[in-house]
Amino acid sequence: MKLYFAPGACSLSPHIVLREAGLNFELEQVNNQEKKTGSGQDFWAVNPKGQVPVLELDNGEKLTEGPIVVQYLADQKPAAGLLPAAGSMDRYRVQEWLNFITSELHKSFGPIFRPTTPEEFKKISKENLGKRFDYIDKHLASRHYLMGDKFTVADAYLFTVLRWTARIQMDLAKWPNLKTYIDRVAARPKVQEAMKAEGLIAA
Ligand SMILES: N[C@@H](CCC(=O)N[C@@H](CS)C(=O)NCC(=O)O)C(=O)O
Repeated sequence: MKLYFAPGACSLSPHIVLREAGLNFELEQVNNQEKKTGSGQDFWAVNPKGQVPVLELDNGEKLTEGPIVVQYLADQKPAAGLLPAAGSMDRYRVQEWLNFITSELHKSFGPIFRPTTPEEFKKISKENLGKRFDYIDKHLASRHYLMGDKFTVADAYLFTVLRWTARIQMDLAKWPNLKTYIDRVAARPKVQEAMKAEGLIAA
């Protein structure tokens, strides 16, 4: 399998899951501005949506959409315990989190990163993010991870997205449980490996 990624982007989430699951994989870095891959491919030809992550399977088939990619990966190694069994209520709970993270958090960041977005719009987006953070902070007050004691694919995704708060100068002091959670996830050896491989922390 090959994961097309951009350092620190949402592709960090499946990258973490690949390592947590102990799967064999290759990485190919994408320059998201120029839409070129490390081996010189036109990234539009790899993914007509022009976005990471892309997971290329050994048979050449490509899977996109981070919340789906992480579920596919976890299902390759059920013993790793990164995703509850299909059909169980807990599986739907993880999917509930994945959907919340993708629709209520992930997609709010893009316009805030963009220099051309009006400041007033950025302010409103940050306020909205803050309301979601209130909710997650309360949830994490009594839990190590979103699902309790067990790290799941939803944590790989939430961690990835919460890291971006530093880039938009959103101080997490107001949400102490989020801050502790980020540190807890960041300390996981496989998360450290993924961040080193992407050049996000010193190797
Ligand atoms: N719906 C996609 C969105 C992926 C996405 O937003 N990727 C961003 C990086 S976090 C990207 O590649 N942006 C470049 C662009 O849109 O040109 C998913 O959930 O995987």
